Amino acid sequence: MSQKKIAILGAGPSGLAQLRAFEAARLAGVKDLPEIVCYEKQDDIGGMWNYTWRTGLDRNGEPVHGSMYRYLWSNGPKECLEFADYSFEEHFGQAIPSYPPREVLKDYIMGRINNQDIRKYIRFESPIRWVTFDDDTRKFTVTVMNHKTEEQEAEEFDYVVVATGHFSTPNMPYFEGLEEFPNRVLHAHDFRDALEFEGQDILLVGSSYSAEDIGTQCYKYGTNSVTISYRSTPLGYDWPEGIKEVPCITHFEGDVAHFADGTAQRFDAVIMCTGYLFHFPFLPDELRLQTHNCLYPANLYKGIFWQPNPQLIYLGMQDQYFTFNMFDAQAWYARDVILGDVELPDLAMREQDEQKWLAEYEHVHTVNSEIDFQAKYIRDLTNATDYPEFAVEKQGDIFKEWQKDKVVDIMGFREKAYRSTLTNTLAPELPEPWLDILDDSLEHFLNLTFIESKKPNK
Ligand code: FAD
Ligand code: NA7
Repeated sequence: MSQKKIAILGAGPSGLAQLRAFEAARLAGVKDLPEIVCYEKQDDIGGMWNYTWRTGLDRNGEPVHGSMYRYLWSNGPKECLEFADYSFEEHFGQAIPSYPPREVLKDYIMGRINNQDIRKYIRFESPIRWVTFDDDTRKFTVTVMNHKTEEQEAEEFDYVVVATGHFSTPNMPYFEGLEEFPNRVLHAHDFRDALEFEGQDILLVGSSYSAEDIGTQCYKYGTNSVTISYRSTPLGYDWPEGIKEVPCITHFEGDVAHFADGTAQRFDAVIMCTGYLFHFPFLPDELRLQTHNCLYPANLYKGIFWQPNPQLIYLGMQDQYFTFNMFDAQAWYARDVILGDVELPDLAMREQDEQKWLAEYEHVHTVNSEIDFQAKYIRDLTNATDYPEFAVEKQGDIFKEWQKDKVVDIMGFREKAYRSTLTNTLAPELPEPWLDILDDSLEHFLNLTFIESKKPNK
């Protein structure tokens, strides 16, 4: 039998998890591994974590992927996203606080990958242009634009793994009068530096993670006031003076926004924290996942395999409590199906399984039940593979604590510390209040943490 060939689209955490899963099999002595090509639009690995100052188009004229901003800190405890085969402690040589800033998390993600010499599989600056599937040969043709040679390339594959992420293409709403608003209007995707809004009165539209995080960050870096406009439910935290929540915008008049409760206020900037679209411009309708940000997108068996054609694999398409460890669980499962170690049932059985999960998801209405649902989903995947144990249910309990901590103190929850389910080590506390740590660089964070841990009374 000829060697199978796999295309991985995207070298963010999900694509890297797939590469790592095969690397782990190679290190375990598995023979006859498939040939792998990973295509990445950017010039480096890391996906979202590969911070860019750019907005709009990149240097090759491709849409900028990055939505991350300077001064971003993990918004969930690191103990809930730890790779089961590579702990934070192993990477940093000692325990670090539970909520690291972006550069620190990126360093951790890269640490596992660089060690494994995975870059040789990746073709950088090669955005996918189009993917087709031939029903007769049962092979995909993947066409990419190689910006290094400025030539298009096409290759055939037995499997395609879509790992291009879904927090990059802005969902941008319109409100009457917005075209006359004289100041800055942007989407969270293009937000980079909170200092740009120092001293300003800003309006954030949306009431989910982006609004919460950009709002608290702008407060931290000196914005005059933050107003968060919700559509359905307010975030509801006990905000400090300077942050408030208002209902839906009805319209704009000049630089004044009007809200559904009859109030109005002038603003220096509007930031749409209104989420992202699932956008796969390189996939024809019959292969394209069409969904919204949710915990169980329809049409995927095990949340991974495209029902009509399971040679097409999607990673990381769920809304995310769990991130890196969930991508690993999916990638290990996909690997074992590709290697023939896990057998896929027929379409009727696959659909039955999906319906069971979707029916259960219909009854998930609270944050705690969402966490339990995603933990159960991950457990279902890891039960079938040799991915190392990481006590996903216990990590779910940590997420529930995180929720409570945020309610108690939305500006200080990042000072809490949790115990790793891998190493059993309790994280050290953040040595200073999060609001006071303005330098979020890797160097500063590690200095702060390590110096503190060496003080005599520790
Ligand atoms: P991505 O990281 O988005 O990677 C997708 C990759 O595919 C990118 O490298 C991209 O360049 C590439 N790609 C896209 N289109 C193409 C194409 N056409 N051709 C070739 N390559 C392509 N998670 C956490 O765990 N903790 C956090 O604190 C956290 N904060 C976040 C903050 C923000 C602002 C955002 C947007 C997300 C945050 N996340 C966080 C979630 C984050 O999405 C995941 O951590 C993770 O990056 C998802 O990995 P991924 O590989 O699925 O997607
Ligand atoms: P989410 O979690 O998908 O949330 C989008 C928010 O935007 C949500 O509150 C929506 O309100 C709101 N929304 C969407 N459309 C509108 C319109 N038209 N008007 C008003 N409000 C709207 O996206 P986030 O960017 O917050 O988070 C995504 C990821 O990025 C996450 O993993 C973070 O870590 C970073 P709704 O509640 O549906 O009424």
